[in-house]
Amino acid sequence: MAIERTFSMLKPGVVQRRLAGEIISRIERKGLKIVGLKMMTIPRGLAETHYAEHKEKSFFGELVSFITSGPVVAMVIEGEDSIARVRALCGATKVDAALPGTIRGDYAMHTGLNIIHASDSPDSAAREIGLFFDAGEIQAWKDHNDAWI
Ligand code: 3AN
Repeated sequence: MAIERTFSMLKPGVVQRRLAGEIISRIERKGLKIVGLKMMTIPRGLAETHYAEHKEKSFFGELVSFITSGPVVAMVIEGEDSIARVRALCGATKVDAALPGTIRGDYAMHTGLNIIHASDSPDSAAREIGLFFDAGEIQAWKDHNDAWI
């Protein structure tokens, strides 16, 4: 399996609910590597570009308003098969389908406020990492725990 990088983001509300550390811990404890991390408030233009695939959907306006409504924690996460594995940690998009034990299953009550974003394919990961991070903001660090993870 290939080492991949993926983009993930804790949505507005997570910082306010003091859940950022808890959720980031789940990603770390899995054995994935955080190689980029920052808190930011997303400008409207970036939000519209990020969610461009949804621009015809009825919930697009609400989605952009929500994602720009407070700070997010943006991450680049590296690891074997990390795109699928971070999606698995997140759980299903629709909160009623998100199983207990997943991030959305454990922390989200509404699909529109579903706590976390994670890239769904290699193309989206590359596009989203490029939208949110400059190359100099990503740290390639050596993991001496490799043999144990
Ligand atoms: P995911 O984030 O799991 O890849 P997408 O790309 O289908 O899911 O949707 C992007 C975001 O749009 C979701 N994270 C969620 O916040 C919001 N969303 C998706 N479907 C709905 C819906 N039916 N009603 C309200 N918001 C939705």
